[in-house]
Amino acid sequence: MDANKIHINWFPGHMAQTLKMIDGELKICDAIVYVVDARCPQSCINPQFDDFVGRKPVLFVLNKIDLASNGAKEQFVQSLQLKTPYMVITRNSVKSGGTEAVVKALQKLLAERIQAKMAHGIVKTLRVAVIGVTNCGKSTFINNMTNKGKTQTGNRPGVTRTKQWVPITDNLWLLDTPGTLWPAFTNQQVARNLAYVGSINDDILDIVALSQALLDDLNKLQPDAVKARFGVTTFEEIAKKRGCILRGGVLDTRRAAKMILAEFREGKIGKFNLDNLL
Ligand SMILES: Nc1nc2c(ncn2[C@@H]2O[C@H](COP(=O)(O)OP(=O)(O)OP(=O)(O)O)[C@@H](O)[C@H]2O)c(=O)[nH]1
Ligand SMILES: [Mg+2]
Repeated sequence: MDANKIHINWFPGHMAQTLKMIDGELKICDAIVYVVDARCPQSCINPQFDDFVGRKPVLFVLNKIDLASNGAKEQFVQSLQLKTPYMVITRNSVKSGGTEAVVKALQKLLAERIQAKMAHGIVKTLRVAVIGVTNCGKSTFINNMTNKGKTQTGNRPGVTRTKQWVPITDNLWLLDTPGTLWPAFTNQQVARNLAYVGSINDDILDIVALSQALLDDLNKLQPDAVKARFGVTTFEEIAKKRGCILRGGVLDTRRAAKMILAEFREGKIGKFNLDNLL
């Protein structure tokens, strides 16, 4: 499979509007929670957010850490070149508990700001914007912090469509924002990584070509993983082995592609760091 045959771009109009909205809301925010998918955190860095990151302290959350390979955080930290204050934590937002660690990290990140306010007798509610690419788990992260399903979540990109302030405690409010990508991917491997993890709408993709490219990439990263899962390694072999066959013996390539992508996204093929493909 020649991965260059797939060209990916997805920047619907509502994403441009979201960028404008975040820009406005940041004026009243104390910090940013920048959620990235721990399976490809570097690929989740949105050039359109560079200006936002420079304006406020940032807490990077490597979410979906349960699906990521070891060392994801260390590798991501090494890739960061920020001059403004930031911290990096990992998170599994579908597992309960651990919310205190997030609050503590924010308090540490904003310690100077909080102290300065308190010195003036102001006990201020911290307002924090939660931003990130589509489907990285922003809304799930926020729900997990409240223990109540306050925001809508879903296993497809583009679930959140409007901003929503969610009170976590009396002193902390989080802003849920719709996921945002950028107008053009200069590196198509970044685009493929985002597509593999489900951050790009499958409906605009050639999912057969995408799943074939995924298998090639997984075989590059961990030569034994695909074989261990399916017993075979190529797309055709997997499709046959799993009975994805139409009448007349023709391969049901769409069904096979959907199955391979779903099993990868659920972590059934293994834990990978897709950024190693960049
Ligand atoms: N395994 C795992 N799944 C997660 C985690 N966080 C979120 N998810 C799942 O990822 C999917 C997307 O979650 P959302 O919270 O809707 O993602 P979002 O970033 O708000 O997406 P948009 O609103 O579309 O930008 C859902 O199926 C969640 O259950 C996590 O830490 N681990
Ligand atoms: Mg959402």
